[in-house]
Amino acid sequence: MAQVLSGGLRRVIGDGEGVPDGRVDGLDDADLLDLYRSLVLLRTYDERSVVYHRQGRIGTYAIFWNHEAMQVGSAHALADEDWIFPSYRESAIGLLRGIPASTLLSWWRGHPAGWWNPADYNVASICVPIATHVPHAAGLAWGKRLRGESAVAITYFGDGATSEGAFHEGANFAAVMRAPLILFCNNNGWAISTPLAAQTRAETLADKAVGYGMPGVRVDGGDVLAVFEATREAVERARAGEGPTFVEAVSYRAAPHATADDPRAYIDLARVEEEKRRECVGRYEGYLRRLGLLSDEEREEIRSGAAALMREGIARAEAEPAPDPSILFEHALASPPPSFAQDLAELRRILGRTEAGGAASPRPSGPEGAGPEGSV
Ligand SMILES: Cc1ncc(C[n+]2csc(CCOP(=O)(O)OP(=O)(O)O)c2C)c(N)n1
Ligand SMILES: [Mg+2]
Repeated sequence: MAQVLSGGLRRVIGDGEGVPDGRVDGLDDADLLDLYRSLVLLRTYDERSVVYHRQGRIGTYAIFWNHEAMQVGSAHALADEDWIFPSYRESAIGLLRGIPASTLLSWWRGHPAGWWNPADYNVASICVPIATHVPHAAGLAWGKRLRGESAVAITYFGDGATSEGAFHEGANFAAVMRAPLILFCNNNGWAISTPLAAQTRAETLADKAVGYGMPGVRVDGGDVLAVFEATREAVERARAGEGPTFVEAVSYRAAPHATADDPRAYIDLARVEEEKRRECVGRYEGYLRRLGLLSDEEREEIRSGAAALMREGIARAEAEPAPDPSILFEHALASPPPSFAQDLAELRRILGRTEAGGAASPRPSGPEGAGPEGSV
């Protein structure tokens, strides 16, 4: 069972010293190792993606280093029939549902091979506009309820998203309709350079749940077991027809917002160092070792397996043939205006010219990866 820390944060993992470890009912040794495998998979994906970005092999990338416990703990509390609505911060969560690494890396390469049919994995498209997927998730969850199906939905968003109208609409709609939805807030303390204190006057983000008439829980976002347990309770409520729950998972962003960001201009660097020391994969590894569940050999095997998966993923993504530029126009409008044909011809002319000029060479990066970037 989770214990509640001061500040109302639930946690299960101790610190190996004065704070004792807890246990989560219903998780056996194999489940505990599965959680570790998923954590290492996401950590490896994230660290390799930053390298691929610096090598010019993927575009702007939203780093999720130290968010893995929130993503893994919550995703493991779901059944396969349940739907996941990720934001850009959870771009790789589909790996836990079997989406190939090459597909996700293709997405960050801006390549159409990065698209998937959401119904194949019950994982919706990665949402970049802040909070616009919250009403989508509420609608899907409501639809499941209307059809008498048992599936629930979870939607992931950040602290900044709670200031958006779409968040409010989705949360209120889900509560009024008793939609089986988990509103999972990754509160990492920052919306790019805007701190939480400038985002809200609410004492906690979970307090907002009261206004919608749903329960709000706060959990240590670096504790994969506490996140799992809190999400499992929310899933059980949703499946039992009791409606949505707001889960606030609290951490502190320990990496740049994205590869286009240099947080040294605004962040509390001492706090970042502190967060890095207690990062979530290491904390869970300590827990497993104290239980005698993880040997050095197993650790190495899991890590090298994840690294191999990434090598294969990037090789496959890079082997995709360049898409034809006509794809940009084909599905935009049911009755395309004649100007589209001219635009496409112009695009082909420009691309032909840049290809001759070697546009595919890697882009330079600044100290924190800053460079000529897109936006996430
Ligand atoms: C509607 C909308 N407005 C602005 C942006 C630009 N933008 C991208 S990320 C971001 C910050 C979001 O912060 P938060 O919700 O805390 O999520 P985090 O990135 O910390 O996970 C903003 C403002 C956007 N993508 N969409
Ligand atoms: Mg944030």
